[in-house]
Amino acid sequence: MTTHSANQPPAAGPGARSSRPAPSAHEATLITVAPTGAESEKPAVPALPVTLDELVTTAKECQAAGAAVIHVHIRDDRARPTLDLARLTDTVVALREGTDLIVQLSTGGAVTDGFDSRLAVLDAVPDACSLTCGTVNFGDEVFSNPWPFIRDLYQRTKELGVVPEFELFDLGHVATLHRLLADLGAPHGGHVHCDLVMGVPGGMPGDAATLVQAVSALPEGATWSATGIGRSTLPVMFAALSAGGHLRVGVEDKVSFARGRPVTGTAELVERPAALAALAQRPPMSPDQARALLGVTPRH
Ligand code: KMH
Ligand code: ZN
Repeated sequence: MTTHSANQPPAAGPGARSSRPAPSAHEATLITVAPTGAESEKPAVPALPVTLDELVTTAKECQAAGAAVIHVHIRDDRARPTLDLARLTDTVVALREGTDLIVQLSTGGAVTDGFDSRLAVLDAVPDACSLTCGTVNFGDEVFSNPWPFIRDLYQRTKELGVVPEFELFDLGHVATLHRLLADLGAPHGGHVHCDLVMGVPGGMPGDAATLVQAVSALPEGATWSATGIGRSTLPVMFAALSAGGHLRVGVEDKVSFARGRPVTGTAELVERPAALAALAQRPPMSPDQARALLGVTPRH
């Protein structure tokens, strides 16, 4: 599988000439990697990065494979999900030192996390954060995001200069996104970028028809990524690429590479969309191109 250097978008597929100009951000594909999540356990999924060293190593490999953004959940010393602020702050620093990736902290955490600790995640001042636009059944659990919490979280992103990515698990979440923007205005950075999280048991299904419907309801000018959980990963990936969207992949969303074949490392989950994006002549964008697209302040 072809890899490419961090700041250089890869060539546009087999036979591409090195003199071809780099694609502009809207011709290229933003790949976000979500390597950890809060749901899987290390013994069941050995590829899961649970220490800071493992996370930084994974992040470097994923950047080399074509990722531009990393969506981050962290674990404690016993590999359990945590929102410990000191750890989150150290994680942001280490990922910035070790990679060029845009560091997007999860404010979703685990379904057991309280609103105050989810809000406090922003005090680690990442480049970006996830911001889920509504409550959703989450398997046997509930991922709770009531309107006052969404509002407070969004307000705090604006105060701290953190770029939110609006996570949409269901069509009702799109309506809430419209309400949020109407009430509180544009996000920090000025650009609205969404992530359709599809195929969660309790959320919208991960298929092409639902993706097209959700995309048609997004605010004017918004860009979007999509991720299909579990078995919906590949249908959602192909549908998103064909509809002009961007992609999110990672062990948070899928623990097997193919039927009966567990993931051996997160980078292989990035290599596949990077290759498909190159075939679609929308190669992976660099982290700097992603910063320009999303309105994230350049590092240098
Ligand atoms: N772990 C899920 C309950 C996010 O990161 O913002 C929520 C989640 C969404 O993963
Ligand atoms: Zn997450």
